[in-house]
Amino acid sequence: MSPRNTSISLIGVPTDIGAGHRGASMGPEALRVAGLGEALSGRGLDVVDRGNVSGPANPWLPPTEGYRHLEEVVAWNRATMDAVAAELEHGRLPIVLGGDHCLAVGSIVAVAAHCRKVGKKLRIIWLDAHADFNTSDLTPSGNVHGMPVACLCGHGPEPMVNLGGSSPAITPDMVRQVGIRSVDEGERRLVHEAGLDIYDMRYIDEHGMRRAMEEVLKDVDEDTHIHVSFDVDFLDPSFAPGVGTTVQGGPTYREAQLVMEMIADTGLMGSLDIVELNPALDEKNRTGLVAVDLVESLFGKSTLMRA
Ligand code: 5AB
Ligand code: MN
Ligand code: MN
Ligand code: MN
Repeated sequence: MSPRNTSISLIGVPTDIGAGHRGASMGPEALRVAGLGEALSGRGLDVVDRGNVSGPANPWLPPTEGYRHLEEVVAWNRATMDAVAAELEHGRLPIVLGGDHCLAVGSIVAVAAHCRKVGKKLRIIWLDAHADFNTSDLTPSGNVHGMPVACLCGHGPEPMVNLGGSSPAITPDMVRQVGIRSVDEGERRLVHEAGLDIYDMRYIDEHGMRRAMEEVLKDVDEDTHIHVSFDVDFLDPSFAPGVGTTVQGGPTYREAQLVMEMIADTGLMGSLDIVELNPALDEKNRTGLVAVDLVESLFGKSTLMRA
């Protein structure tokens, strides 16, 4: 099934401001070159590419007070939030083409506000190798792409936590994380305290991806808006090497397809981030092409027609 909303807007956010490697700023173009827009139009969807939002250059400085480039991170997130809000306001399904994962704060703040306004329940499906739940005192790097879930839940620097004017933007019960296999020491404690619902690789090994996704999608209904935040490092690096923070032992290609197909079957996805693709670390855009292939499945492409 396709999402009910077949009006899609692509929003490029060309920055690596929150990352520990340069290059995710080229992600939006790599996804376009890999044919994202054409693939979705080819599925009969009405796709409009809004081009890129703009923001400050990456000064590539070391962290200060636990955060690297906080001011610039906030500026990019404001721009992302405004762009996503505008598309939702027009009844369209925004796809944020990152860019690094710090941008999920702007994207999801806008989505959460929209859900409150129209009275929908929000379910955030966070596909990632990492929990992204660090704070300034827990982070080993100062990179804000390791902190977006914490910021959204109210733990983080004031301008990020209050990006949408109030805090917290979301509560942990809205989040389901899948594919997690790298959590830092202090981060682990905070994740437990917050009670995040995590389907890590151990769970997937023991119970299988199908069971994990049944749990992730439990209790969604007609009044649910599903937001998917797809960090490309979710995928096993053997077939998706073009990311800054590879962690071995991720989902296989088939497991990743199943994730996308089971989300597509709900018809409930209302917004999407595709982040952390780093063309500078890729091989002939191989990872970009895999990402597009999987996103097609997220929009209902499957091998055979299903009744
Ligand atoms: B990503 C690490 N936990 O905080 C940190 O790619 C990595 O958005 C964060 O998931 C990875 O620096 C952030 C070691
Ligand atoms: Mn991430
Ligand atoms: Mn990650
Ligand atoms: Mn990464």
